[in-house]
Amino acid sequence: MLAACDFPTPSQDYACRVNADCETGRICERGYCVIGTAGPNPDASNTVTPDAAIDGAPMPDADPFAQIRQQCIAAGYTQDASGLHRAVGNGQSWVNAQADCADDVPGATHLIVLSSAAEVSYAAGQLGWIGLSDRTTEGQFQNVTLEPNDLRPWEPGQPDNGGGSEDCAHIRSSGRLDDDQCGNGRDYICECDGRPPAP
Ligand SMILES: [Ca+2]
Ligand SMILES: [Ca+2]
Ligand SMILES: [Ca+2]
Repeated sequence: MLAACDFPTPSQDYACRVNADCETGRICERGYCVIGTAGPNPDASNTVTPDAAIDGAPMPDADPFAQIRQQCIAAGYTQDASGLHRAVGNGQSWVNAQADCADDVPGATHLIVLSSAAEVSYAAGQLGWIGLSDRTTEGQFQNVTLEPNDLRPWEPGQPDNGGGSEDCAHIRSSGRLDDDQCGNGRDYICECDGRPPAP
């Protein structure tokens, strides 16, 4: 604020009653527009400032997957045409395979769920367990993240619950699926998409 003793002789061009009477960059003081900006609206003094503006947390428009992506790449995942995956050539039971995928980046990784034709094509080139089973309820296959509308290109005649004990799906080089005994050792494919495995 200007001191009274050096307040310039104002031009009537800058006469005002309220800030809104002044052009951008000026405020109304003692009846005239002077250079300055309006302070906070006193009516807004009780407004809670969003946390993000206080503690430097990512703003809402930041990519929430960027950090997960970095963690998955550090855990051995690579980007292919259909997503971020880690193919493991290490015969394991379906349960062990899912556990191995799930602890890579907790809450963001799991056995692969076939979300697109491109992902089916990728998986067919790797082979092994995928994140699909009817372990919970016979005949009702569920993917491990409960992702809606996943692709399930079963082989003709499959799933057949062969021997009455096939509950876990694997993908063949044909790009088709078969149910098999979950305890069999198979290679497997992990996926990082930020979706947590269902309990
Ligand atoms: Ca997927
Ligand atoms: Ca079954
Ligand atoms: Ca089968």
